[in-house]
Amino acid sequence: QRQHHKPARLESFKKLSNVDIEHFKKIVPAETVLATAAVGGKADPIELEGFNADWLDKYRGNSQLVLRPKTTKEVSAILKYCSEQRIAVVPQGGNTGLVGGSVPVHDEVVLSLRNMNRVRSYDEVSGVLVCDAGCVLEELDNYVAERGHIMPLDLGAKGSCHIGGNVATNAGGIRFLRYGSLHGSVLGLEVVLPDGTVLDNLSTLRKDNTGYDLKQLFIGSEGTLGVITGVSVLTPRRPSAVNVAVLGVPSYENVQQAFKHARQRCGEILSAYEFWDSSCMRAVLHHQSLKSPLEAEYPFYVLVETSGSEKAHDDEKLSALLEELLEQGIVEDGALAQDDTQISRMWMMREGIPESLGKTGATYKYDVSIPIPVLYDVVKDIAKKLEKADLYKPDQSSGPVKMVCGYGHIGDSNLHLNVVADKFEDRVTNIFEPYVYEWVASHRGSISAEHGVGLMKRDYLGYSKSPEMISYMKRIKDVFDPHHILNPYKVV
Ligand code: FAD
Ligand code: 2HG
Ligand code: ZN
Repeated sequence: QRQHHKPARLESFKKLSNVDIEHFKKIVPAETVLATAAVGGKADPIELEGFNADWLDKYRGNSQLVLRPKTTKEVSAILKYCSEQRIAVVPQGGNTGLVGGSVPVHDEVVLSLRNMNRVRSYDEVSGVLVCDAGCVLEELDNYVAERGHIMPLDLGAKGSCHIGGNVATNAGGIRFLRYGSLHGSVLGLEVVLPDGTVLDNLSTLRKDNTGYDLKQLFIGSEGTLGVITGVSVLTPRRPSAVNVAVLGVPSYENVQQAFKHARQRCGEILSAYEFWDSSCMRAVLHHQSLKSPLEAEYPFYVLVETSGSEKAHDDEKLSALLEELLEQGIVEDGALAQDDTQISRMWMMREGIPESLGKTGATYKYDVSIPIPVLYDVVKDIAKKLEKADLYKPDQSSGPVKMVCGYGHIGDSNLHLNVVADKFEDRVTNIFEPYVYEWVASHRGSISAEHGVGLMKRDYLGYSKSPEMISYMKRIKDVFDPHHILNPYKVV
């Protein structure tokens, strides 16, 4: 089922033995060391399965050792030893990454942050949260909600992903339109470098112009420069009035028109503008126990969310928007959520798409930034190309390719092109790669809007970064990780 184009194992990395396992048991609590018999431990290889396979079941490593430290000091001791011994390490958070970055390629040690999950401090006046990197995003959102605040990011994987993983991937998600990137909301980081040095940059300051802002390098570094152990993040006030509407839209052109109107009418309270096509909708209605809030089927659907502090004011504005869109024929139908249950059902419809596609088959994912006017063209082009190659027949869900669909954070120019196939295989992959990347580059887009590079896009980085930029990225890697032990084979 899986794709097997792995770079060869670098022989410069040490192969683990029981001597290493015994050493690790001295520097971290023995119960946090999960080692199989292959390296002198006792763990059943099945216990390591979940650490070796990714969420998509597309990438799989063969690690025989998982370490789950509880403190920054332990992380430091582990990395120091691994550097000295040239042992390769993969930092792992909630393992929800979609580009093969979070699992080993070969026998790298998995360094899981899941035991580092404490809130360190919370300032109710500034809203600054300082916590361990292994805290689960949803748990943090609940924690700050009790204090009247909201995490500045949210994504479908919130129940499993860690804040450290979010920072390491610079995750975007559905609150990006309102609260912007983690490059803005992360105020400080505690990072352990491969040689064991602890970089304590866990600032809670909003303003700090004392030279180079080193933490920015780790945001989006995908575990290749250091292991994030602590995060300081600014949490905004939780909006007291939230409204959601789902719209049925006859064309992609009208999805754009509706966005223009939404910004014009509801600019200051608009907090999300998401879209998906009819194929996504069919998959989600089939696989989740949800009913469409709209009577008929439409080529496109839009979810509009407003967040403000005056319910009556926001209700009025969103209703006026909906009326205008219907009157002008920009949308053909629209449903306004009447209560919190309906709001969360509408969101489940959008957020349930990746899982529903995963249940349909092997899902190829291309997460791209392209200018909004041409954003959906790539979905149509890919469908045509697959049809021409006799791999896909629209309206038939059998065949090597079952579905070609598009959805995403259109308010951020971010498309998720997904292709669902029977299995991952070269004749299908060869249709998209490098075609999709060439397509994106020709529009000066990005081949990774929010999921990162990982293993999947490592060889395609040149489509979004110049040779000079890649060369400086490599030089930065050399500075922080001179022996390249951290997340090898990934990113650069
Ligand atoms: P992992 O998957 O464990 O790791 C991801 C990368 O970060 C790896 O390279 C890993 O080595 C590194 N890493 C993890 N923790 C650390 C650490 N503490 N220190 C250093 N490096 C570390 N992504 C979006 O951007 N927007 C979305 O809307 C979105 N929705 C998703 C919905 C679903 C259903 C799924 C399955 C995934 C989604 N993702 C989305 C992708 C994924 O959830 C994010 O990339 C997330 O930020 C990964 O967090 P994680 O803790 O699972 O990290
Ligand atoms: C989303 O927006 C996630 O739902 C996942 O980023 C996208 O699976 C995908 O392609
Ligand atoms: Zn997304």
